[in-house]
Amino acid sequence: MPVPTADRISVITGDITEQLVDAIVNAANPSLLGGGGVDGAIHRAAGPELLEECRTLGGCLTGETKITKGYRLPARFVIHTVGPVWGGGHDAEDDLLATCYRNSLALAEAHGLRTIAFPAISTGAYGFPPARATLIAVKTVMGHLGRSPFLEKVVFVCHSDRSFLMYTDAIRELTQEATGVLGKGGHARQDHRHEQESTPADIQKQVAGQLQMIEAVHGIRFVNRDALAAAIGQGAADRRRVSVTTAALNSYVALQNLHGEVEIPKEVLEMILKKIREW
Ligand code: AR6
Repeated sequence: MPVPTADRISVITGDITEQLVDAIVNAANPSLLGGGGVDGAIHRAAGPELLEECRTLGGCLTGETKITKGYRLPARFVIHTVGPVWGGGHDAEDDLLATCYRNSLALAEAHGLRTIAFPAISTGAYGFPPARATLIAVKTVMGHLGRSPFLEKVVFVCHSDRSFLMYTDAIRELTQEATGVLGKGGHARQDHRHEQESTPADIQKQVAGQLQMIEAVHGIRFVNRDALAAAIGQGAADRRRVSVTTAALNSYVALQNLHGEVEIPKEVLEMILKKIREW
């Protein structure tokens, strides 16, 4: 019996070290003794006790995971995993990356944890192509959540608006595939690659889809949804601007920690649209 997934996945733009979850995942290296990127940020925020504990772990192989306490982080635990270094795609990089996500989720569940936040593993220093990595991350997490009821929330923490759009696009496409709206392989991805002139009706459809996505990932309902859709459709006149506007709106919802019935103040929307017009 499949378990519902949509309201158990969030995508936000932000810093993983600030996430108040049971565990954050670290994109580490096999030594587990720290590094740059997410790894460096996590060690800095957690404090020197994290390195002390990491020294006792005996390192970590690619695809595997080790757990430590979170020390000064808001998160109680850190799950350290080592993503594959991108070498062109012929060294099982895809499978190894999926294994990082699967093992992290399994380890979290084994410790009775309910909420977990992931960075985009391997997409920085390790050079994994971000779009490809995003699809693997989302597919693996959605697959796991669909089979297991234990985790309440999985948060994908994106370090840029571009990354945020990749995640929300991937979730939308995979959700549509799963519910049979698109055939396997999805036309939406193709449309995205060969972007064409969009009619006002296309734009309105895109706005509606992205508002729906924000509602789904945060478990909210926009009270002024129609007015919101109309304002974005008129104010952001092409697909790219719609995406950037809705990404900003999503960040606003995430940062304000909004729940339930949500009314976006007119001034907030106007401010976002003004920025987009100047962009
Ligand atoms: N919060 C969320 N995401 C972040 C943050 C942050 N604070 N900082 C960076 N990112 P990387 P990798 C994004 O290089 O590719 C380390 O030195 C970043 O934009 O941290 O798995 C380790 O010790 C990128 O998209 O991890 C290893 O040697 C993503 O996180 C090596 O890097 C991952 O970038 C691991 O490389």
